[in-house]
Amino acid sequence: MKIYKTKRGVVIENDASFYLLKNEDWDTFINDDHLSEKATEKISSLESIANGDDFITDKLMAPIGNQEIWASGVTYYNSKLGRQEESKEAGGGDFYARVYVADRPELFFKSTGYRCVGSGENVRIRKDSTWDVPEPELTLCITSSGKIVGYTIGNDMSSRSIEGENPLYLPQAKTYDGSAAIGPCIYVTKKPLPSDTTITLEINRNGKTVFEGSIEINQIKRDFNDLVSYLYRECSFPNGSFLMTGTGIVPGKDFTLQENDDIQITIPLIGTLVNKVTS
Ligand code: DO4
Ligand code: MG
Repeated sequence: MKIYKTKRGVVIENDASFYLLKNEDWDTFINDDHLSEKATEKISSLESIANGDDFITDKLMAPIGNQEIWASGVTYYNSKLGRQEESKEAGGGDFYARVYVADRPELFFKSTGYRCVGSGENVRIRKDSTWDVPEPELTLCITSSGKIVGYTIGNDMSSRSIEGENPLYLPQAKTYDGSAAIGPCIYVTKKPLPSDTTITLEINRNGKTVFEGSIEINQIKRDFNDLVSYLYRECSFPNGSFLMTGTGIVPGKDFTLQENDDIQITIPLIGTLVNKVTS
């Protein structure tokens, strides 16, 4: 089952039929430990809407209200290697190697709803950055009580030139207007995602593919519930939260995003998050 936030209200997709819930408050709706059961019950008395796909395409919003977005770092081996390389001269390499094997994960604040965009909207690269990449990340939808009730696709846009200059610049490399994208929907399931679930990244420039990569989520070094338990240790989330789980796809040194690039991140079962790059 998929839950979309649209300009007309919450839309639920179930078995290829779409249902519009007109008077639901987004924050209250998704912050529910029994989200799957509630959504099933809500649509049981509703007629499906005609041309649901077109409705969604036209009216889609980022599936976020007053939730904070946090992110996990160095959860995949490729990310550890990439960060060590970029921060070698600044002396930061050792910290990335240590956090990769430490009990405590790297968790950082990424975005509020108003700095985040949805599928079909533009992400940004910073004007004071010279090396920029998207980070395609499976993103957990978590309730106030710390329960994972769904999954979405996240793009943790990152300035590698700023992050590489000094790891203490991480907040500036990671958090700025248009630095986060999530969507297109929240995939709600009571079961964990299959471990061979693949995250695919494709970047197109002037109609040509300039980067392609994929990774299975079983390559992650951390357990999702363990990441959540560290996040919730000393932070409360009255509206629930989103947690990006880290990137396993790291383009090489020769690749940087350019204005007008098209980024597509696909995770089967959830969908495709599509964004254009602006500065
Ligand atoms: O430590 C820097 C950021 C790591 C990150 O965002 C990732 O691994 O996805
Ligand atoms: Mg990341």
